[in-house]
Amino acid sequence: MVASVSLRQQYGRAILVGAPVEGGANIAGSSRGPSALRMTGLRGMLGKLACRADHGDLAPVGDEPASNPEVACARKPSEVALWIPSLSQAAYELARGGDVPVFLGGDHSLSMGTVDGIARACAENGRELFLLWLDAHPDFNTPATSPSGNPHGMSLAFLCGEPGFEPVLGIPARKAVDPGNVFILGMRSVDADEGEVLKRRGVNLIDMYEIRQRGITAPMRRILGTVAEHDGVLHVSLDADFVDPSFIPAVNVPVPGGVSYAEAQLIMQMLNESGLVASLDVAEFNPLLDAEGQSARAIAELVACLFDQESEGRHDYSRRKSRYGYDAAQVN
Ligand SMILES: [Mn+2]
Repeated sequence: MVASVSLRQQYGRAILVGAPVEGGANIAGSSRGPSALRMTGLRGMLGKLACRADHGDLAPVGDEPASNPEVACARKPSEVALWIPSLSQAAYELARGGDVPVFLGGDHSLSMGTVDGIARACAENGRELFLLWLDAHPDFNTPATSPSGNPHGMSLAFLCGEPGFEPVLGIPARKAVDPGNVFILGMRSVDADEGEVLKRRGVNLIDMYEIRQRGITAPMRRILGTVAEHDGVLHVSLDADFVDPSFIPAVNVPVPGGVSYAEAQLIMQMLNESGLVASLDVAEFNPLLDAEGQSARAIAELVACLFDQESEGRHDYSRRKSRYGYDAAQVN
């Protein structure tokens, strides 16, 4: 079952799943992401207790939908469509078994499948799904609004049931999550039409301006409090471009002005302590841009923070003051 497992219960339940998707981006390399992240020793970093297994890499399934010559905007859409059922089924089965799948991407179109699967498991168990989208971009374009036509910039719109996907993907968008249950954190690059739709749908937006004004602990406390109040299940979709490119440069679409690495670590620690995270995507890392392996290590260490058994003990002092009572100024 999908459960908001406690921190202690999460150990031994994380399962690595490779999602070598790159058809959603206009640059090659993301499909090497899972193997490059494994080469950092990620499984060992999570610890034998935290990581129960490596599921290996998934593969796309099914027949390519017929291409529609009238819809020229989306690049390689059919490849993305073939990944969705494969990722969705894996996410559904692992979540139903009570495991915490960690999807190693892959470009961000992978979330169209993973979140769909988690949503199906939640619906079966009568649990409410919440989505934390850590990203420089809201990924809320549709085939009609996207200036680039790249599906990795459309995944959240797809998951919120926006129209216009069927002619491009061969399948309509199925509403996996209520837009009001979606929190986009770290946003700093929005296309004009995309921004308009976002506002109308009631997605919760915490952009870099707000983070610079208020720090990250206040919005994180609010998000985690909301999920806990609803006894909800939290899926975290981590786009590596969420973190400032000075720390993680090897991403498909870097945008300056993101959170520091210390802030990103704090977010992962707060998520860890909340015990609310049921599944994780790691998207947009591009090993072909990572000659020194710096970005791979930085990403792997962030994932390790989420499952770090020491985390709770390390922050005992802060926890005595209040559950998430960190001073944001300390991490800048
Ligand atoms: Mn993204």
